[in-house]
Amino acid sequence: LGLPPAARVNPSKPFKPDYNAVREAIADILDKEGYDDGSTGPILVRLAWHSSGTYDKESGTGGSNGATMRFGPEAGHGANAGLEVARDLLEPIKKQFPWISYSDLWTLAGAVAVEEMGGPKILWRPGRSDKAGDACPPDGRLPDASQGAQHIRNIFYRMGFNDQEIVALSGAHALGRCHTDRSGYVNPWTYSPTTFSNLYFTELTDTKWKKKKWDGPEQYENPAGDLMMLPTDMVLVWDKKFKKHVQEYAKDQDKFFADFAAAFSKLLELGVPFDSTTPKEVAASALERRA
Ligand code: HIF
Repeated sequence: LGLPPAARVNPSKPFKPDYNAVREAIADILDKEGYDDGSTGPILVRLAWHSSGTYDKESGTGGSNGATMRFGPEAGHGANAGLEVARDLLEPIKKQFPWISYSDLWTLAGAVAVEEMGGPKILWRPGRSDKAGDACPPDGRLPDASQGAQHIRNIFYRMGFNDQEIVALSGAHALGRCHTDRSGYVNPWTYSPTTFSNLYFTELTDTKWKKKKWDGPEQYENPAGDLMMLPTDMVLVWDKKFKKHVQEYAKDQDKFFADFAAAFSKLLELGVPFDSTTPKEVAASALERRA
C-alpha cells in the first residue's frame, strides 16, 4: 500500500504520525552532562545543516532529501568529521518512531535544537524520503573554513542564498565549538555555546581578533585566547557587503532571530519535493506544548 507499517496494524484507526512526540523525544536528548558544554544541541544543528548544505540548485542534487550521509562516501567527506556522534544520538529515536524518514528526523532535530536552546521558532514540515547510497553528492559541496569571501559566496549562491542570508545563517556559530580531532580547529565562538543568541555578531564587531600562534590551521582568537573565529567567520567583517549585515544583527537581536529563522528553514527545505498540500507547519513545537 506504500503506507508505513504502523498504518496497516489497525485499518479502522488511520495512522497519524505524531511529530510532536518526535519533537519531545529530541528535546529529551539535548541535555547531556559531560558532553562538550553540556548539550548535544549544537552538533544536531550541524548535522541538519551538513545534510542540507550539499544542495546544488542547477542540478537539483544534494540537499536534505535523502539523508545520504548514512552512507560511506558522504559520511567520510572531511567536512562531516564527527557527525557520526549526532547520527548515533538520533538512532534510538528513529527506532522509537520508525515511520519518520532519517531526512525528516535529522532536519527536525536541528530545528528543535535551535528552539530548545532559546532560538526562534523554525518552520519545519515533513515530506523528505530517504535515498540509496548512490545518491550521495560529490565531496566539496560544503564550505572550507580556510577560504575567503569568494568561496563562501560560491558555495551559498549555489544553494540559492544571498549575502544577507549568508550572514544571518552564520549567527548559528554562536553555538557549539571546534574540535581538534574533527576539523583541526579549537574552541567555541562565544561564551554561551549552548544558548542561541546574537553573541556571534557582537563578538565579531566588539572583540580584537588576532591570528592564533600555533601549529594548527589558521584561526583567530580573542585576547584571552579562549574564543575563536574561523577565516570564513572573519570574512564577514573583512568584506564590506557582509559587514553591514553583521553590524545590523549585532545591534538588533529580534531582526537576527527573524532572518535566521527564515534562512534556516529555507536551508532545511532545499530540493525537497513537497506535496503542495503539505502545510508549512504541522506541529506545535515542544516548547509551545510545554508552556
Ligand atoms: Fe559551522 N562549523 N560552518 N555552520 N557549525 C563548525 C561547527 C559548527 C563552517 C565550519 C565549521 C555553518 C556554516 C559554516 C555549526 C553550524 C553552522 C566547525 C567545527 C567548522 C570548521 C567542527 C568541529 O571541529 O567540531 C563553515 C566554513 C561554514 C560556512 C561559513 C552554518 C552557519 C553558521 C550554516 C551553521 O548553521 C555548529 C552548530 C557547529 C558546532 C558543532 C559542535 O559540535 O559544537
